[in-house]
Amino acid sequence: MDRLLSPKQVALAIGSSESSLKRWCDQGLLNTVRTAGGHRRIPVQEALRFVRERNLEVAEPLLLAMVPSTERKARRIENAAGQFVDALIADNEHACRALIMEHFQSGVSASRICDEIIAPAFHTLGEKWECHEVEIYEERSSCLTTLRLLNELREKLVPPTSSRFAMGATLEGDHYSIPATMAEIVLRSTGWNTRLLGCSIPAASLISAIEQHQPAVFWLSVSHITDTSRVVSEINQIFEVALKHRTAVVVGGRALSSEIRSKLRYSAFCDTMQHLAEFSTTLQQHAAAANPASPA
Ligand code: B12
Repeated sequence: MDRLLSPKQVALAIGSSESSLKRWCDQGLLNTVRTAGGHRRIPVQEALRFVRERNLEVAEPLLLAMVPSTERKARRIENAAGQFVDALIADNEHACRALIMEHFQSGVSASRICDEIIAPAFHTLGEKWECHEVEIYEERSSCLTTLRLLNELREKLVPPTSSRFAMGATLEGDHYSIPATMAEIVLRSTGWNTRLLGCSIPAASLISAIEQHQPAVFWLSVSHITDTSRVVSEINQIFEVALKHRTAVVVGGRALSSEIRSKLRYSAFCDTMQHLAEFSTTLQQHAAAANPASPA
């Protein structure tokens, strides 16, 4: 069960009055649930959404399960990837969390956090590993820390109310879980009900998953390819089945060179998580226009 807050608690957290809070709830600016006794309650993720979208200064961050903010100056996104990689190598999980969460709280989208903080930090980590400046254990432990933080970020998103379902994975032999997890979070942040199946899954099993669950979107993150013709054939088989179930196949990942892409069938290719967010928003808008009665 998500943590629920009273209008008074949220008012205290953002330095506002309880009556303003109740008015905003009644105007639908904040989604509420009612207790058995009929009192308004605000899910903590909903309060966080409200704060992020309005870029509000929060007086009592702990009340909203937020990390306390540093000065806005110290929070510049251009510096964040460098700060993040330093904190990862220093095994300072607390600093890593503060960086990610502060940007998120201040309204930076999950997709920008992925593209502009985490991905470049890992590109730097890869360069440092190549130059023997970081050990393999440091890289592996950085991956684990980042996956924990991505899961925390997922928990901070307003739970999806949409019935539209997206599923994704990586193909057998591809162990890159960070981009696959990012894609899930980005789709979730744009309102999709999502399920990340996992990494290194045989194509036949992914095909069964599509047949059984018939998601509207199936994403594949492709970061490592050992046998190009096998991967091309597997993706094309997945697309063939997806087509029958009206599932859009969205592919992305560092291993998908333009030469490989030219041999593939897919519904959309995205270079970045921000492209994925834009594609996903467009799909949601089409669905809402086609079926105005159902929740987008
Ligand atoms: C961490 C890491 C690993 C870890 C991953 C662990 C994990 N749990 O994920 C492990 C240990 C598995 C690993 C193994 C290997 N690795 Co490695 N790895 C990396 C490293 C440091 C970071 C990768 C990463 O997660 N990046 C962060 C992601 C988010 O960034 P990204 O891939 O650019 O993704 C962005 C876009 O592509 C896009 N995107 C990605 N996926 C998707 C999906 C969708 C749907 C969409 C829309 C968008 C999208 O959005 C992302 C965000 O902007 C890279 C360095 C680098 N430059 O990336 C090396 C790197 C990729 N690895 C490398 C190598 C050589 C290997 C191994 C072959 C080593 C070996 N000899 O065994 C193996 C192969 C593993 C396998 N079979 O899968 C080389 C590849 C060199 C090359 N020329 O291709 C690199 C570049 C390191 C280097 N500098 O040499 N690795």
